[in-house]
Amino acid sequence: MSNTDSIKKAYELAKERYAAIGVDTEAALKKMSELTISLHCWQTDDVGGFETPDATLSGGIQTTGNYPGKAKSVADVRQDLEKVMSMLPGKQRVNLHAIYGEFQGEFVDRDQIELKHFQGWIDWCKGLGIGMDFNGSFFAHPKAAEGFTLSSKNEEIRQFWVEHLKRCRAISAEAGKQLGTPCVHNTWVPDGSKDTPIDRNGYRTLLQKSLDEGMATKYPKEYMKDAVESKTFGIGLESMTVGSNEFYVGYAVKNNILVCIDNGHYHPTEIAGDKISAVLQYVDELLLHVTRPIRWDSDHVVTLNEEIQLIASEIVRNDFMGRVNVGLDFFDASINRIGAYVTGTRAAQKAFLIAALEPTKDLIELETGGKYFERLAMLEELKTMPFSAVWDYYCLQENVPVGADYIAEIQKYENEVLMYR
Ligand code: RNT
Ligand code: ZN
Repeated sequence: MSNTDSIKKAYELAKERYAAIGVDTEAALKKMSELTISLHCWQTDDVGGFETPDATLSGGIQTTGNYPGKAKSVADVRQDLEKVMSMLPGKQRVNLHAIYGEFQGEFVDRDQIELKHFQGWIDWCKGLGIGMDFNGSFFAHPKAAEGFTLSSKNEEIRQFWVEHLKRCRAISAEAGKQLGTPCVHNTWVPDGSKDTPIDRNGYRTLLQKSLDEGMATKYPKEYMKDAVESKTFGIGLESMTVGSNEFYVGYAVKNNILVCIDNGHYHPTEIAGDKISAVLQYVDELLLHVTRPIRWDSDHVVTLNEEIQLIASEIVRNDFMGRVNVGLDFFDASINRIGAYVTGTRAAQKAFLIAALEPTKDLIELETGGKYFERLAMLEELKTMPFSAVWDYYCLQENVPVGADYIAEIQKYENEVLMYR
């Protein structure tokens, strides 16, 4: 177990070191209170949901692994999320998918879902004092099997998904209203083609039409906000994605809605962090799906790497915290799922704290003055500043496990809870 005195001592020393380069660690810790991370409920059960007992994932996304302990009910998901939140410093929200409703053993199709299927979730969030975000589920469904949902040329199928979108937005608005914090409703559809399509334009025209229809009802921004998520390709949908980056950036700018940037959804050499200040020139807000793509949109557990660091740094440097809704999107079924969650979320939080410990003004001055060696050297030195002492102190202050202490707690949870599922 970590020793409280040594954590405090280490923090005091770190505070001095940072002060020497003009960084106020107390201000950085305060900055962390502006960060709220939306926890994607689907890490608890491999994106299965509770619509049918044996749901299988489709739509170009995939989980791999069969580690024991997968959540098998809404109650399990809530128990897991509560456990996860108890090991995280700072504030969180919960991000639901439409397939996570409480359907009471009844089959409720996606064009039939209602507020009552999610009221239990809203009440649960209210009890915990947290906000809720929501996603229409346009995958893992027979009506998505042809590869097209909102862009389907089959009018009945297209209408089915438009109705789903409408209902999900209505549920989101009600959740935001009841919880007193806007619910971000994100739309991602897997629509695309395995092989070379002819009518790219036709599908995109249909997607636009469906989004217009599905989003025709406007809700107050205090209740809900719409986001749209693009992608480069999905498994089995390699040749074309209808909802590409250009498609959705254009759609969001035209309609002043949020762009969702999932850092697994671009070409491997594109840098998602670079997109934040580009897109924010034209839309009010962004949604992030923070993930770790390995070779493809593999949704590995987030780790503290350069990619996540640039994302966090861009937000903190530019004071974009109020304009960027930070959500996570990874799903690993090959390791303890709760461990995956906590490690991944804490990695994202670390990136934000590191960002808050940057002497940004000085670095901009060096840059503007053309002092590029000095800028490079400072960036390298910052990497080995005593960040961990500040992070540990933050966790101590927040009353959550310090350093690696959460590993033992997760092992305990595995032995006492997860193993019995
Ligand atoms: C898929 C998208 C999407 C999903 C979740 C489950 O590539 O990233 O956000 O991962 O909605
Ligand atoms: Zn995503």
